Amino acid sequence: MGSVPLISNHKRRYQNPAKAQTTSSFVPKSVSDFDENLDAHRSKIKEMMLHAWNNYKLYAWGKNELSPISKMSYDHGVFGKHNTGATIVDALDTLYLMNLTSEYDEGRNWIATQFSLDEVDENISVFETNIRFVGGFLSLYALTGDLLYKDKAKYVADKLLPAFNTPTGIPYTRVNFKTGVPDGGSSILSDFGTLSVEFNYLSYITNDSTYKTISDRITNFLNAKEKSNGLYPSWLDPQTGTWDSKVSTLGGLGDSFYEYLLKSWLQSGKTDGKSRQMFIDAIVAVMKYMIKINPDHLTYLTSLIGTIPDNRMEHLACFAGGLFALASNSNVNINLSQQYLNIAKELTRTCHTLYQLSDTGLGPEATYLEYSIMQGNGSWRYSSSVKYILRPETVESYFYMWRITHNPIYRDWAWEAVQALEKHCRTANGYSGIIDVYNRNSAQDNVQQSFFLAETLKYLYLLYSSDNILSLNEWVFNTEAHPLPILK
Ligand code: DMJ
Repeated sequence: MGSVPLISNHKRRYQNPAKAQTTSSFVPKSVSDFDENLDAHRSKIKEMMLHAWNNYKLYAWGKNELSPISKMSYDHGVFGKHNTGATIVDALDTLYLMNLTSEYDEGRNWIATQFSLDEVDENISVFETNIRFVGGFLSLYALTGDLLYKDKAKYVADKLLPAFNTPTGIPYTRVNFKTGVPDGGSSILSDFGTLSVEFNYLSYITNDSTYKTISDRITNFLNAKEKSNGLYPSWLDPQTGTWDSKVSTLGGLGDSFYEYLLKSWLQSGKTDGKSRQMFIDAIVAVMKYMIKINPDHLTYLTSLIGTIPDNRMEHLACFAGGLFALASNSNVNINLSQQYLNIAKELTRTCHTLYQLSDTGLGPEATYLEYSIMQGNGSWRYSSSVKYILRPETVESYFYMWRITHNPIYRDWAWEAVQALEKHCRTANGYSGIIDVYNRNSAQDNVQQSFFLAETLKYLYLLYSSDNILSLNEWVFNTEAHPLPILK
């Protein structure tokens, strides 16, 4: 399979990357001021991308992530201290999308000459490696047709294979790339449920069914597994195949499992009936037990212990506005399309409200929403974790809501996020998370997460781009925002 055009129905426009390097002081106030000039918005976001990339290059090139305040590499993230260039691999399709050609070439050259996992003598997450490295390389292959990336995607996926050697086919959570020895006790739903989109495409382009067979085995296992009230618990023993918890969530332990049921069906050209039915059934349970409305009329997603809600919603669960919007748009269950869209609108509005109610314009990591967060004396401060670590989920939902409704409010909300990022997360040497969204002078956490370049900036850029660029009719985004083609 060759490359897939980034832009459908339109002639590709190449821009001089130098033109993108506007000064950081230029931030349009609101979209409505610039209706005629979306270029200005895209240019600003490109400039943010260059600021993140250039500082990573200067202080942490080849390492995984940047500590922008210390001006050195950040070695305590999910990929540890080895020089595996997580930021390069994660960021490269965003650079390509933005036509930042010289930066793209630098990254490609590093991958061609330096990238290796052979000496990584550490237990590394199967999930994170799949979504960022396998997904990143596959996306680059799909966009460019460059065989280098197909080889690298296969090389990385093969490093993961020992993790799947269990009686159930459910993988261990981690694997040591140097020794090939897997590691981990209970496995996490969102880890082993977030492989299909990448593994299906890898089998498709390599003509090697290994990866799809592995992924299908997991889907079949989960389909056959008993579920109490239709809910999927978060932990499972990969040796015995028994559920290890009663917690169900669309937060970090469950999120992308639900996402991949829908996206597997979409990726298959709507032929994968099993994933479709599993999605429909899972969402029935989500709608029945997890969707709540608080006294401020804010719709939220609670996690559950059994069927008991804890009324806590994570920032990670803010992706669900986009998920429901995509479900509505794709007619996965035509009878519920309108209801899905209503939920999408309301969840996205809640996540925007959480951003709006903070002192920084950025949303907290997790919030209790059972009681009013708007009334009373500061009683809106119900956050159970007040940090913001450059996560994409809220702008991801703005992106899907914009594409699907064309309501300009989502562009306005996204621009509020850009302004807040510039004010609170920009440092002289890259971007950083902050430790307290309710403190306008919050300290920064000194980490530029690779997903900021892969996801947050990509969704923001796409919000001000034509719908024909990475059209939802032709692409599915993996959970790290790496686009993969729909296979027709
Ligand atoms: C990303 O790596 C992915 O979006 C993942 O699905 C969840 N966590 C981060 C971003 O917050």
